[in-house]
Amino acid sequence: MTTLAIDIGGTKLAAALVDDSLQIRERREIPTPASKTPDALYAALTELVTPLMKQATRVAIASTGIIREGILLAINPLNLGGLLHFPLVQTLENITGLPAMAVNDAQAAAWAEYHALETEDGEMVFITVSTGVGGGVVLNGVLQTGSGGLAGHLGHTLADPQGPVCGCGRTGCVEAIASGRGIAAMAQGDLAGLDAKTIFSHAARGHQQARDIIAQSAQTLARLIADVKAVTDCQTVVVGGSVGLAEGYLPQVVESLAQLPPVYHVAVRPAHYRHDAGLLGAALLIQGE
Ligand code: ADP
Ligand code: BMX
Ligand code: ZN
Repeated sequence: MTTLAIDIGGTKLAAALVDDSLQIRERREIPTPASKTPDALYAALTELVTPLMKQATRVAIASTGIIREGILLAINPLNLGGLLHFPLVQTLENITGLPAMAVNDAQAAAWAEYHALETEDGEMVFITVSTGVGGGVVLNGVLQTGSGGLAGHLGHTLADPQGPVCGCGRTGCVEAIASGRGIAAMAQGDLAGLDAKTIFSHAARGHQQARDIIAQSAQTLARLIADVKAVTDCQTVVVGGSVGLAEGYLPQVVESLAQLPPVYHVAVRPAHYRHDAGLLGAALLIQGE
């Protein structure tokens, strides 16, 4: 069977056809609409999937947000331009005429990455550092979604009680400091108003403030990984997302983690499926694998 897999992020929307052996074809990507009203998201999703849907028999969605009974509920509505609630499964079924399922993006990616590890270990944690900071936790070989879809939302654990206010309403979340949005929000002076991607390119050219902001993100992520190790005793933490996979970022995280006591040390790897982990995880979940 051919699955139409869709990944809905705060910055980009991706879709592809995925066959039963997990081969991707006809991958497409468009920006998440700037005016993030339900109508704008509906129009963008229609544009994204229309060229692909005739070749598919079902739809698997990995989406940012808490996914509960097929509905997207933002924990950080700022990541979606204030969009709090969106009937994802119903919308995609209407657009495509195909059966659809939906799961949180980082939970989906965790499942794909757990498969790729081909490990005997039961525990693995995936963290995406992207528009936000998301997470997916596998315990005893089982992906944790929680009774209400919240499980694994590691970006909303506490990094600094004196830190910036997070879009979820709490002060000092990991996401408010380490995410792409957090990096952009910390920038001042000549960096003010730039996105994380541009701040990374300034850092690569030696810009001190850019380097400091990125170092703070990496250190915050290392502390989160230590907390994750203490909670799950996982053997591996896999990191994805465009910030997580940016050149030079993970080595800083690993260096920061190495400075903590050995009990917190854990193997930290970049996502095997790179930017496709969410798409492939959703496809695997709908295959029942
Ligand atoms: P999404 O959150 O939609 O899943 P991404 O994983 O691409 O999308 O994350 C988007 C964030 O990553 C934005 O903050 C963007 O500025 C940043 N970003 C994109 N490309 C890069 C890059 N090459 N290096 C560093 N940051 C990047
Ligand atoms: C936020 C939250 C998570 C999501 C994470 C990464 C929203 C809309 N999203 O913490 O559900 O997994 O961001 O999302 O509240 P991404 O857009 O960065 O991929
Ligand atoms: Zn938060």
